[in-house]
Amino acid sequence: MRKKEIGLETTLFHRDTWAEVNLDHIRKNISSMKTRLGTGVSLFAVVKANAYGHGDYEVAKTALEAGADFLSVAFLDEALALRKKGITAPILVLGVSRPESASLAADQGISVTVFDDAWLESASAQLKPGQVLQVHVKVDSGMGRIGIRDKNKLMKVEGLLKEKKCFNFQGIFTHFATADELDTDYYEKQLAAFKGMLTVLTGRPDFVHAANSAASLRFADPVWNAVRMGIAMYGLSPSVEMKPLLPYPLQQAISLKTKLVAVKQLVKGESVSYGATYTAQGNEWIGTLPIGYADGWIRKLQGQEVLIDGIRVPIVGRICMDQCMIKLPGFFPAGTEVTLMGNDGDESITVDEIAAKLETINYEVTCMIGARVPRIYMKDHQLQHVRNFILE
Ligand code: PMH
Repeated sequence: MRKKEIGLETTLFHRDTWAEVNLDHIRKNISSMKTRLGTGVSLFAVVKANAYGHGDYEVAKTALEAGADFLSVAFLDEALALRKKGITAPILVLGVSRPESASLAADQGISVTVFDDAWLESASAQLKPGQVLQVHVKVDSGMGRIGIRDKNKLMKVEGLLKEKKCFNFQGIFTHFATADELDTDYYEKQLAAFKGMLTVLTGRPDFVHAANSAASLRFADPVWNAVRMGIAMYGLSPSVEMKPLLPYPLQQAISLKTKLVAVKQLVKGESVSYGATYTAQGNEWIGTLPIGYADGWIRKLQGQEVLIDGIRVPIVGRICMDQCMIKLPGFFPAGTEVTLMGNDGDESITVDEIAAKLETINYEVTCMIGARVPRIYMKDHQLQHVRNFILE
């Protein structure tokens, strides 16, 4: 049996489950995108939701080193967390911020998303003399989420941004709802709607951006002078149907690993886990893994395979909050590494395989990996850094 030594820093976390993030893959995914876009196009690395579960600070730092120009998050607190860790690069908050937070955002050099003149009036009252808030105006071209939906309102917002010295009109953007689908009709309608909105502007801000990963990977038209890259930076396809259309190979950055913590032999008729839903048909080796639904490894993954010594084996019985059981092909000692997502020998379990089992999208799978799971970062094939969120 092949025994793998991972040499983890045992003092930094005390539980044998971890997510491994390959920073070289993130770097490669960004440089491939930059090559595709060519010069003159800024790359906004989307690191919201703890960088889709990969770890905000480490991904942000890697993305910036790889040539990203801007970072994007969903909420102001996520941007402040990056500032606290020493990230000085520009950050755009894509979601709604409170006007009461305008002064804090301006102070921290954080750009905010705005789609309402009343918001600007309130925010201007909050800003201190001399402060300038960087504003990106959001246009709702068909996503139906947030954004300006008519030209008069856009003209009013642009007017206010020009009139008030406390604002800098830094960008205008929209977001596509269907750029990852084979049928491009709705995408084209959105593109036309955004183009129409741009015609009423009296001037162009520094950044005009619309494309997410899917649009950036497929089309040249929506690029203007910046793109917002999320899922493709993590090496995952924006959708299953888009996989055959990818212009370059993506490299999945995340793996999820654990170790056997208990191994026993059941005899015929003995059962496993809550509800006793799995019963041994004969003498069976059962291993226990220290990961459960509280870590994002949810109950629907019962029956999903994992890798041990390069072999696929099933999860048996119900997944518990912190543990689950697998059926082993024979005896393996406690301490043997088990791969839940990633490569082992010639076998591999992709994030997409787990997403298919869960009838969801790969985005949700990586975002669901809980804060209780430490992240370890690999760079130049070496363990670079460990992050344990619950001990931070
Ligand atoms: N821009 C905005 C405004 C977004 O909401 C997202 C992703 C991105 C860019 C990046 O998209 P990509 O990861 O497909 O490249 N937002 C979401 C979301 O709200 N739900 O799933 C993905």
